[in-house]
Amino acid sequence: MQENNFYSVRMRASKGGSHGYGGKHISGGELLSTNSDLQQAVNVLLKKGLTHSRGKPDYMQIQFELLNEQIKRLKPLNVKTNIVETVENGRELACFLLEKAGVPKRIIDKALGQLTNCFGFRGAMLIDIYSGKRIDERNAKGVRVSRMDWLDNNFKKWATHYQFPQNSRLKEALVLASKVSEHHATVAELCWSDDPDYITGYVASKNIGYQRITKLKEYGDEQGCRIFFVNKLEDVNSYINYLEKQPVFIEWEEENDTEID
Ligand code: PML
Ligand code: MG
Repeated sequence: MQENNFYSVRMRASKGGSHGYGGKHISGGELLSTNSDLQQAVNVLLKKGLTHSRGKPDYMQIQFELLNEQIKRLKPLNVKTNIVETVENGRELACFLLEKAGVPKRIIDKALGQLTNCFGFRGAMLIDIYSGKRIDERNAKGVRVSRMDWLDNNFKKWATHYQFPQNSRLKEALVLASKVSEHHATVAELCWSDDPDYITGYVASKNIGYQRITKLKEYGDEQGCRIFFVNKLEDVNSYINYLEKQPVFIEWEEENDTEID
């Protein structure tokens, strides 16, 4: 019998104390699970948090909760990989793509000039594309996008079709970017990892798709970045509510797919 009830399963891990009490963010994770798969889902997140390149956590929280909201089904954004040789070239390309997606140049320059403000966050910073001001008021925490997943078999089918690596990092980032870009107030997202062993990042939006850039920082660097550039946000709280609470499953069907430049 197929199960219709889904649970959101979440993990966060830190070192040197819990988040908000001086601890360094190590890892976070999001899954949707049926009741019968809960144990496996918890194990997947436990393993993720315990085997992380940012260090060994001494604090971890794993929680699950039954979802009452209707799950939204979304297609993954189209993906392109842009190969660059240097961080400078990577960041230049990121600026070009952000502008193409609709973020004014002066706002991009302002955001990149204040990058140190988002280092150490476990969530995203929200920046208004008119004022360039941060509007989420979440301080060092940022906004954590939650309640989303992509069933492994369907992801693997997609990855095989496009010859992308079947890695969970690409999967998780594409799930998040597809959910975020679906909201009409999102103009674009800029992201690179805070993990020292991963230097590929991306710019994403509804119109340019998920544009991977192979070098946005140097190996060994633990400073990551996740910024959502937003437009005409009359109600910040309802936007944050969408990011945190709307359950989303990514689903791919070969016959409905389109390519991007
Ligand atoms: C992360 O690790 O936190 C973000 C990874 C972003 C890039 C994933 C990819 O497309 O390879
Ligand atoms: Mg990380």
